[in-house]
Amino acid sequence: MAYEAPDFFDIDSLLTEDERMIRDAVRSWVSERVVPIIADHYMAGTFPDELIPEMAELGLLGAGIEGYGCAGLGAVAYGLILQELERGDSGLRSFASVQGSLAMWPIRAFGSEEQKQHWLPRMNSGEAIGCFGLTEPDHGSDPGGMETKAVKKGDKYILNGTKMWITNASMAHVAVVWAKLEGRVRGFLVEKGTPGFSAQQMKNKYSLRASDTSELIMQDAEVPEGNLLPGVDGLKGPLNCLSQARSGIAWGVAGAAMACFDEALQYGLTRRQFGKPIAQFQLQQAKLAETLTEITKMQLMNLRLGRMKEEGRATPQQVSMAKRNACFHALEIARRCRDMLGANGITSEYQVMRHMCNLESVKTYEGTHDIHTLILGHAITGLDGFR
Ligand code: TGC
Ligand code: FAD
Repeated sequence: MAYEAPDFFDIDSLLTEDERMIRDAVRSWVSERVVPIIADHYMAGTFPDELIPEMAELGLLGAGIEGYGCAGLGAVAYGLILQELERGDSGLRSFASVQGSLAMWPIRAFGSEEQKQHWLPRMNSGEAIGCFGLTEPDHGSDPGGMETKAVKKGDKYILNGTKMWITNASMAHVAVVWAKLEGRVRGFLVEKGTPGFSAQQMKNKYSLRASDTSELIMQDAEVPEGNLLPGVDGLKGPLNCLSQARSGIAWGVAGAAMACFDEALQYGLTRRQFGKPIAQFQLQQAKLAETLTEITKMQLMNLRLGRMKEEGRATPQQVSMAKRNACFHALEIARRCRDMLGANGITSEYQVMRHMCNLESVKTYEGTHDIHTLILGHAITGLDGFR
């Protein structure tokens, strides 16, 4: 049966024809190419890298990047792409977010012309994969405390340190690594094969199993001086990248929630207990009503945020509100929908539990729920609640 997305407030009518066309193309591709295979990849703990050339062909990798052969789409079109990808699986959306917003975006925003020419076309075509190394074993929510260091030696930088929980890292051709140079946070393009640099896949995850999560180890890694990102200095470098990616997450998790809603609704209409479809019972209807309401609120906030981003006036705090709200409610929705499928909800025959497990990570990465609460608390009161 063709997937029918919930759109209770006719949000379609607020999109341009191009935006609807792009969304529908990705929606069909996800239904045809992702949904049939993703559960097997999830159970096996593998990323479906066979889909990378198709994503590149559809223009999904550098969709939000201007120039260098990339599509340069607006924030709403880009958000809709991520929504559709995450309807398939958060791992697929993570792959695209990291490639586009956390690896290509800093090269576009902070790179030299030579770095842009070298990497962006290859990353857009899927020939080169990127990752983003900010988090360390002892510094997650407080990246400003990072211990990875760079020291200038002749025409090279020598990097030492460990980055943890890095999406796409084992398959990446280039890692955007954030390290302190003379006490200031700087970005370095560390290429696969660099002496002293390696990636180690992290196994045993219950969440985001169809995603490559790895540790990056730098032991006297020798990075050519031309691989420093010249255009930014300080923690605002990586935090600016996060503002790009966090808004994409707000759109993405709406897609995961939409998938769960659809599955719970179809299940409720066909599963019979006490002589009736369970969707006829008031308790089930209350759960569906709550779910559709929260999805609609997410869709409206995402659209407004996207339009403000396109006008160049979305603030990081508005991005935090959208990321925090969408992740919280998407996870609640996935848990509720899992419950609505009874025992079947725990199997890989259905999507709900896979989305639920994924969303635990998505609520945690790119700033935990608590961190975004404190960002909003700071915006409201003017008082820093972090320290
Ligand atoms: P703070 O003093 O507040 O800020 C330092 C400088 O950065 C500026 N800034 C931002 N700029 C752009 N966007 C933002 N969102 C920004 N937030 C802050 C700020 O104005 C300042 O600039 P300047 O010019 O004065 O130097 O820094 P802090 O040390 O107090 O930390 C603030 C805090 C806690 C909010 C921040 O560090 C934070 O967001 N922590 C959470 C860490 C995080 O999100 N890590 C994500 C790692 S990447 C990841 O998870 C990828 S998952 C990808 C996937 O698979 O999809
Ligand atoms: P901690 O910072 O140790 O937090 C633990 C708990 O303490 C949380 O509940 C947190 O909210 C709370 N806490 C922390 N500080 C405060 C405070 N001041 N007040 C109140 N509560 C507080 N990172 C990358 O750099 N690149 C990636 O590609 C990447 N991909 C990831 C993929 C996955 C699957 C996962 C799970 C993580 C990924 N991350 C990545 C790391 C992610 O960004 C961090 O896990 C996240 O920022 C939280 O850091 P932490 O895990 O060290 O938790």
